[in-house]
Amino acid sequence: MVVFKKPEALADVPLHYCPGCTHGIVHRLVAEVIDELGIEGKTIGVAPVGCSVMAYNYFNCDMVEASHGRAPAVATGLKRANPEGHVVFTYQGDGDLASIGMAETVHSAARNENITIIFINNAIYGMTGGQMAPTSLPGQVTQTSPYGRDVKACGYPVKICEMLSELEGPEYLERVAVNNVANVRKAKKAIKKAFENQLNNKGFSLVEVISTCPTNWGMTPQKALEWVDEKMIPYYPLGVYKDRSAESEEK
Ligand SMILES: Cc1ncc(C[n+]2csc(CCOP(=O)(O)OP(=O)(O)O)c2C)c(N)n1
Ligand code: SF4
Ligand SMILES: [Mg+2]
Repeated sequence: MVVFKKPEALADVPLHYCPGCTHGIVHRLVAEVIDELGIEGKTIGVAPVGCSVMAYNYFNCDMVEASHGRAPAVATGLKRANPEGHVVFTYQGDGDLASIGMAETVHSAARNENITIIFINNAIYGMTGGQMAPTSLPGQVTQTSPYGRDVKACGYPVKICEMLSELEGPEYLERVAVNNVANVRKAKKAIKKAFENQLNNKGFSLVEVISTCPTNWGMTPQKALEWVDEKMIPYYPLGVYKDRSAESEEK
């Protein structure tokens, strides 16, 4: 009896992520959803610049690499070129999506592009060694805020779901976490809905996943999961920020 196996949409190769990094969990959830919806043959993923830059090696669907922050623009082109034939998703970190790529994020949401965005908020630039991100918490120690993020000097964190929910465009915005089993299950449900919305031509769906970076947070994997509960979730409350999918017409 098979009790545990890799989803078909996840390539059978070792992931390069650090021990305890939750990128791997989110990869698995995305792959499970692709399997369950039976869309592997028509899905195109757009990989970002960041720790998940090599996502193109990990998903068994077609993958495109975007330059830093431009994944929603690349996804827009892919989807518009073949609106019925392809399911297009981006997978982006907070540096990628909320800093250098903020314009692409906001405008693709405002246009209600029929794409799915998986947004990994780990409150840091993981790939480049732990610099402050737009989502780093007030007081958070990073390589570029060694005394803690000083909001007088650096401003306040950007809350993407709250901010985008003020736009008319987006169809569906939800923030989830993957720090315990119950939250992982809710995260999968949200990711599935974000893909289903696209299949139903509903429009822009973004799932923000509160994630960990034990390496650059300077914590054990276990402590990092606790820090999500103690610090991240109080600042970034989980939940649905916008959901027009029940009432909206097809785009
Ligand atoms: C044009 C450009 N500017 C800056 C960089 C350096 N850079 C690479 S990844 C990255 C941020 C990655 O952080 P994030 O998007 O949060 O992803 P994570 O690694 O945390 O998953 C930066 C600034 C780059 N590669 N290209
Ligand atoms: S540096 Fe952080 S985000 Fe990147 S793989 Fe390691 S733990 Fe994950
Ligand atoms: Mg990050």
